Amino acid sequence: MSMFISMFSRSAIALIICGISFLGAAAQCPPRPAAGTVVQDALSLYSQNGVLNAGFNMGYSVDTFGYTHYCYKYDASGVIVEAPTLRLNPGDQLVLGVKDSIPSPGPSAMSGMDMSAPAGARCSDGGAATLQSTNVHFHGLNVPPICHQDDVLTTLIQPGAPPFQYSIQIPTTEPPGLYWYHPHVHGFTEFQVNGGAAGALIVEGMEKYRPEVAGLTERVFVVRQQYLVPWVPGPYELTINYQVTPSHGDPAIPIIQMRAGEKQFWRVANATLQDFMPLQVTLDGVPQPLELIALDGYPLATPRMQTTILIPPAGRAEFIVPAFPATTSPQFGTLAYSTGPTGNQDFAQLLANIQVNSNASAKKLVAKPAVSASPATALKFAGLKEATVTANRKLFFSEEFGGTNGPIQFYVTVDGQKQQVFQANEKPAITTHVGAVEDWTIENHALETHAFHIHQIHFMMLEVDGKPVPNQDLRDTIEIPYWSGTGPFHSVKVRMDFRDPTIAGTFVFHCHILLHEDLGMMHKIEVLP
Ligand SMILES: [Cu+2]
Repeated sequence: MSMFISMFSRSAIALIICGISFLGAAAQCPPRPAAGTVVQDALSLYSQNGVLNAGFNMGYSVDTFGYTHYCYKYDASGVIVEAPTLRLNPGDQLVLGVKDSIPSPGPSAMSGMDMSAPAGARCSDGGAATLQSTNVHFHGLNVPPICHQDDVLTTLIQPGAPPFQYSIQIPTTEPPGLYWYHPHVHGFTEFQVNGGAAGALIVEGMEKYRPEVAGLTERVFVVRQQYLVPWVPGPYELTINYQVTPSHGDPAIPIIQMRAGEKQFWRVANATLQDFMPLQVTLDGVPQPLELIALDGYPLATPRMQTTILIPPAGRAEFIVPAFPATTSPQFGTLAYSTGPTGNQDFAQLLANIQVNSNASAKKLVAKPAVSASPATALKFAGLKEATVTANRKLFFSEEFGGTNGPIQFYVTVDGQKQQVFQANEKPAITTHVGAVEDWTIENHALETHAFHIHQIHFMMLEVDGKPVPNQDLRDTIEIPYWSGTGPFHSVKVRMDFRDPTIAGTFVFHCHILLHEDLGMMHKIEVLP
C-alpha cells in the first residue's frame, strides 16, 4: 500500500520520530529478550478464590533500532515484566487496573479522530483521543460492551490519571481457550499494538472439552509485529514472545525447546498488526501434521490434523505439535500469504528453531490437572446451528482510490447503506435485539484481503464462496480473500448469535488490519435489550 505514505506529511513522520526525545525514564518499557535465545513464556497470573486482581502500567519507549514499543508493564514483586498471561476459570472475575504512563507529550502531539462519546455518555476520563490515550479490548471474550467491562467506544484512559478499573465476570459458559488483550482507541490502535501492547488471556479448562491436551506441556506464543514508523508500511519485523525473528539481516533465530519424544500443546496468538500467518512446523523441510484443537479460543467439535494452520491478524490457533526424536532440527514458521494487488506483503518468516533435547531442559510449564471429574457443561453458542434465523444481512468491504477524502479510503458497508468511514458520533449501522440469530454474508469488493472481526460474540462459519464449509467452527476473526478484479467476489457466510442478554449494548465490527480499522473500516452495531 505504498500510495498510503502520501497521506501523511514528512513533517508528521518526523514529529513521530522526534517524540523520542520527550521520553521520561519512568515510562520506559523493560528490556526485551536478546535475539537467538531460548523463547520463554510470559509470566502467568492465576485467579485465586475466583478473582484475578492485577495492575498494568502502559509505557512507551523506542529501542536502539528505532522501533517504537508500547508495553503493558506489570510489577512482579519489584521486577517489571511485560504483558503477563492472564489465567481465569469460567465464572471468575478479572479486576484489572490500567494506568496510562505514556509520556505526554509523547511520541507526538498528534491528535486524531475524536472518538469521545457525547458528554454524559463517557466512561472514565473522556476527552479527546490522542496518541497518549489508551483503553483495553479483551478480544474474543463474550462479555458485556459496557463501562468497566469490554467497552471501547466510550472508554478513554488519559495519561497521568488514576488507574482505570476493569471488572469483568468471565461467563460460566465461556469457551476455554486463548484470548488476548490490546488497546483499542480508534485512530491509534495500530500505533499502540505496534511493537508490543498485547498479551494473552487464557480461560482454563480446555482438557475438559478436548482431553487430547490433558497432561501435555503447554506453551503460549504471542507473535507481534513492529514497524519502524507505524502507519507507514515499510520495514517491519515479527517477534515471538518479544524476541525478534530474523526479519532483516540479523541471523539470530529464536529457540523453542522440546524434550525428545514429547508432544506439546501450543497456544499461538496472532497479535500482529496485519500479518496473515499460514503456520507450519517443518522437519527437514517437510510440514508436520499438527492436531488442531481450538480456533479463536473455541474448542473444535472434533480435532483435525493439518499441516498448515492459517490464522488471520487477531486470530488464535491451539494445536498439538508431534513428538520429535533427539538430534532432529524442526522449525516453526509462517509461509508467505498473498493479500492481493493492493494488499500488504506478508512474507514467509522463520519464527523459531526447535531444539529437541534428550535432557530435561524444556521444563513442564503447566502441570495440567487430571481431566476433571465434573462433566463438561454446554458452552456459549450451543445450539446455534439449529436456532431459528431471524434476519439475513449482507455486508461488504471496499476501498476507494483517488476520492475527495484522500488517496485511499477503507469501508465496511451494510448493503444498501452509503459507503462511509466510521465516525464516533455515528448511528449504529445495524440495530438488532437480544434473542436475534442472524446470518450475515460478508463480501470483499477490494483488491486486498481483509479480516472481519466483531466484538462481544463468536460467529459460526456456514459458507465460503457460497459453498457449505466442512467444519462449522466458531470464530471471532475471519479472513475474506481479495477480489482479483474479475469474476464473483469472495464471501463468507456466518451465523451471529445475539441471544445472550448480557451482550445488549453498542459495540463494533471492523477489519482487523489495524491500519484499516484506524482509518474507519468499522461501524457500530446496537443490540437492544
Ligand atoms: Cu482491512
